[in-house]
Amino acid sequence: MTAGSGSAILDDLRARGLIQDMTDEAALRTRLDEGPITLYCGFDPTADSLHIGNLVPLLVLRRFQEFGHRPVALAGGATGMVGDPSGRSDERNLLDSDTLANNLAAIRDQLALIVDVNDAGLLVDNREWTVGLGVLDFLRDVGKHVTVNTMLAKESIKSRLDGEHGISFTEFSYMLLQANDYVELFDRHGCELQVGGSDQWGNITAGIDMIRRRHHAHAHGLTMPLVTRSDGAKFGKTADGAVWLSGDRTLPYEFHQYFLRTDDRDVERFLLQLTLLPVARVAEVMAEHNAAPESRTAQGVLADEVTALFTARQR
Ligand code: 485
Repeated sequence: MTAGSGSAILDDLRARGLIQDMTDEAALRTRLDEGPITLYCGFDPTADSLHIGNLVPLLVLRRFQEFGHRPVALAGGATGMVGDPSGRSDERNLLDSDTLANNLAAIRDQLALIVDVNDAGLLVDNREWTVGLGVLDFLRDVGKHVTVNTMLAKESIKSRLDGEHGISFTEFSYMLLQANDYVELFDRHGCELQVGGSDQWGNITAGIDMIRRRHHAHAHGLTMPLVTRSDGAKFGKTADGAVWLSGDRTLPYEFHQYFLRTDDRDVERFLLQLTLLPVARVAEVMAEHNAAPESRTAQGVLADEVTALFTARQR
């Protein structure tokens, strides 16, 4: 399913309401039209499964892949040891290395279900280039390219400075690790675009700045909006906790039911953002649905489509 021009992916993402922010749309469009781009998105192994809150970025990697680009899924074996303060009001507990190794293995399998990690795309772990990085090299080669002033101005840090509990030096440093990942992926794989949820904007732009400083080169960033629900409840949360992709944590039946219960006001957006159905097919489903909303056709299609993405998820 390769589209006519490389930048057609941006039109598809926009039609789905999947673009929150871009660094420079015109520049990214020009670059995408020149040929396939390598892009990446990172996932930290904070649990032994991804949850449906990770679906949007995971599927965005796949959407780029289907438009002929090259997705890199990054599992954060190194960053998982530190903890991203973005979007959080309190300090995280550190995970021990056995838990991390177990989580990492589980998440790698899930990423590989959606992104072609052997042919078109790639699966990497940022431990590869981070474990051997000595503290002096880190301070000289990474830290020297960023001012603390810039770091303090990022939303993820600012909110914690104003907050009750402050922020540890460990979490404060997280953005440098993610910025360094972008530089490494630029060097190793020619990666020129990083995507993520809107909470990742500060980390993504930190990487772009570091690529500019260290390589005098231009890289891009794109963030997706948070999935919201019209009833005000948090998407992906039930009374029992998160809806997980792992069939061990969330039963396949419960997983399917969660999507069947989608509000009529949200179902079209969810079909666009959480499935791989073409935009035109979603319009057909919605026409059928709106002719007889009580039959909840759209919810049925949504639940079946999302569940089918992870039919191998019990592996
Ligand atoms: O080089 C990188 C190293 C780690 C990460 C990204 C790039 C992970 C990132 N810092 C992070 O914490 N991501 C969250 C996670 O792992 O759960 C979520 C984001 C969400 C979306 C999703 O990952 O909160 O917006 O990007 C994929």
